[in-house]
Amino acid sequence: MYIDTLPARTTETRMPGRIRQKLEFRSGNEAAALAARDVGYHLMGYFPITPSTEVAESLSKMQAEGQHDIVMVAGDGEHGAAGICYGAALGGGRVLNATSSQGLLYALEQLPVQAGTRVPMVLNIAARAVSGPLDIRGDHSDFYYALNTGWIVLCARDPQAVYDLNFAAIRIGEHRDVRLPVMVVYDGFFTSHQKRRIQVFDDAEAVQQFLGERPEWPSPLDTEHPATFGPYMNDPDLINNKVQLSQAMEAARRVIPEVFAELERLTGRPYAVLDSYRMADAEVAQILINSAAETAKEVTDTLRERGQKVGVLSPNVMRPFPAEEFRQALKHVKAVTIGDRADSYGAGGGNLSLEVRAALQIDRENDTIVLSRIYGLGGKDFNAADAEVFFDQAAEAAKAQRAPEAFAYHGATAGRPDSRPRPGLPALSAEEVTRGMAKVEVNPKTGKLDVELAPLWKMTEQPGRIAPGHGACPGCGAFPTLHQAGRVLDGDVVVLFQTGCAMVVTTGYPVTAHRINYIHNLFQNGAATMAGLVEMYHERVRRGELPESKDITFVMVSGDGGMDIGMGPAIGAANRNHPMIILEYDNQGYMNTGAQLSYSTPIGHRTSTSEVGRRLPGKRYHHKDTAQIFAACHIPYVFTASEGFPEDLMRKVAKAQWYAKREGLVYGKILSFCPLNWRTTDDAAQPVLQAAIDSCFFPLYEVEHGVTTLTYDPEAAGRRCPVGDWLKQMGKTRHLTKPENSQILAEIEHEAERRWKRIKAMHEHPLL
Ligand SMILES: Cc1ncc(C[n+]2csc(CCOP(=O)(O)OP(=O)(O)O)c2C)c(N)n1
Ligand code: SF4
Ligand SMILES: [Mg+2]
Repeated sequence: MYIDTLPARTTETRMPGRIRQKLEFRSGNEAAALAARDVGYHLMGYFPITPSTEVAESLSKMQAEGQHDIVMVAGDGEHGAAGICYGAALGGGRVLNATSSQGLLYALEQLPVQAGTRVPMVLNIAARAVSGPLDIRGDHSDFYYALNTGWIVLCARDPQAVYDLNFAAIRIGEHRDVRLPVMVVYDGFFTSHQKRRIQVFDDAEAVQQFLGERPEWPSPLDTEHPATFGPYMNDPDLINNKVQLSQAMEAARRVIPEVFAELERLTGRPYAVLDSYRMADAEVAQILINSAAETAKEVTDTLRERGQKVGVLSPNVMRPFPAEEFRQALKHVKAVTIGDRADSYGAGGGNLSLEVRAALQIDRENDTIVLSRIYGLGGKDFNAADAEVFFDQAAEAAKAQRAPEAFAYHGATAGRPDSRPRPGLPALSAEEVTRGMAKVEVNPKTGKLDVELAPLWKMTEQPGRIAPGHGACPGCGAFPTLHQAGRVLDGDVVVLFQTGCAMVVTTGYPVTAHRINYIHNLFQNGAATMAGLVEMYHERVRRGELPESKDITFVMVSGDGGMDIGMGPAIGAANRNHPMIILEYDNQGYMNTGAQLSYSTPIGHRTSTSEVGRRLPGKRYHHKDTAQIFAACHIPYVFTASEGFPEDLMRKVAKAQWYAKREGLVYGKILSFCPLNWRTTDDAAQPVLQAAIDSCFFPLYEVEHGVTTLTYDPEAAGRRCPVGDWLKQMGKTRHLTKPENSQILAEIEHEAERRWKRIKAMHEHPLL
């Protein structure tokens, strides 16, 4: 293979001035985690999102075995994680984050604050398509949004580059003339998950020598020198702040090649600001970012063998944009196809192609014909055949001396108007959903609601609002929960599912398991969306635009994770008391993304971000009491339930509907079985849930107009058991029953007992 910038080929032999290295077989995410370990960051703030989650997961595994002591802080969402990182970086230590897609967008607001106040840190981005529609695979639509935030943006084409550029990022960002935060962007799945042989440093001292000390800048932790960080600043000063930011970017133009050169001396691996492949005499070229450029390089070799003068350019740095390097590289190129893995809708190209066009426009002598192409969206592969088309199109334009089509999508397929998705079960009719499975009446003596349920056997005859055939794991508890709720709800129901397992396994274009109206919104904002819909419904009924007789019930379904990141909007909806129901199925973790800890995960439980090992005994803090948070919002009705107690659950859902139709917002937290990540057999739901409740870890109760009632008292029923009886049944907690973890077990017992006693006291005293 021909190379005009040396390849990232490495040797285990130590050259003079080179650092000792060793070979590993690692993915891009693992490479980022290894770099973090080797840097020895002070702190990582993060929130899991595919495909970047593995960075935090790998670090959690390493930490459990004592390989590093980075403080790992799980944010309540990416906005929170970015805030944690900003605060920590202001504190003067080295800080890391990793995210993708919506996570980056949710954090976006924080990024210009950090750049504007000139606080360095490193953010890894495993680039992924942004919603909507939701797509977990890789394109560049997320990081393109971040190009205007004032962060330096480095692009890493393979796992080796991810590792190397994570070190370069620190040196560049912390350079005194630069002092800016830095992103390292690599392709989601293509690079984040594909394993490659990489060289990693094997000399901790030399690494620290390369990195040097983080410079001291004013910090709120320096109480000897009080300073104000982030005063508001209007005209005429703001523009001066921004010109300094712009100058810092210009300084980075000088610093980046210096750092890359130093890194090369250390590793033997060269990085150019603009990677150029067989461009010396190229007449036709293509420009791509990251992994796709590697495919194009292989095609270049084939075409060169056929005598075609082709070459590839690929920036290793997107901010500051290497405009001069592009001008020089394209000086004698007749035509170039520029592929963007994200569109800047309506602009006639994505950022890369628009910025290269702008760079060329300054060179009056340049007459390179530019073709802008949008390709590979949502993880669509970019194969050798695609790269060949890009070269062919550029060659045709060069021959014709004009661009027949300056802007186009590559690889989109025309729809077939005659094609229809396979028919599923028909939508439920009004008669089918008006079933009277529960009779709800106000008890004149207690002022509370009494519910008379139809017998369970009768319920099972009712058609489900969710069709059979979803893709959940065998034994998944989310579906018994949803079926029990769906069977007792009467009349028309509109559901909104936040992101999570229940959403992912019931919808996947072009099919749906929902037989009623269903909406998905990002789980940081579902409650607000439902609130808007509910208000619109009532306003249109008031205006006579919709029939009052329908009397729709609005139900939002969320996982416990959705009640972390989406807590703010859910509390907002509760405070405004919209007539709707929020049902949380609590499976004690972010299961859809691979079982990371949620704030509802109890202390000591093993998750993929609270690993168990010699140095870590699982999650380090107690579970969130979401039901009590909503009770404190003084909404009409709050309940806890579990699919293991179906009649109790259905009675409460019937009440929920009554309150939501007449008085306002209802919140229900439902303990829901997850055999996969609780590490039990598929059929263990009944004993596991029973023990969680009998140990008083998860009390079943309701709060009606502020009055708490226990609906099941394990003590009164003579069934109270120790928490250990529950924990020993699950693989994720079995370690807690070992003698060396007896202290954590005692802590769980103590906390469960403390919370239980409070609930019991509230049950006994209506004013509490
Ligand atoms: C802003 C944003 N951050 C992160 C994610 C990734 N993500 C999707 S679902 C999920 C976990 C959901 O957990 P939970 O609500 O408990 O539902 P479960 O998967 O357990 O059913 C996460 C972290 C995302 N989609 N959007
Ligand atoms: S991971 Fe757990 S919650 Fe998700 S589908 Fe599987 S069993 Fe259900
Ligand atoms: Mg969950």
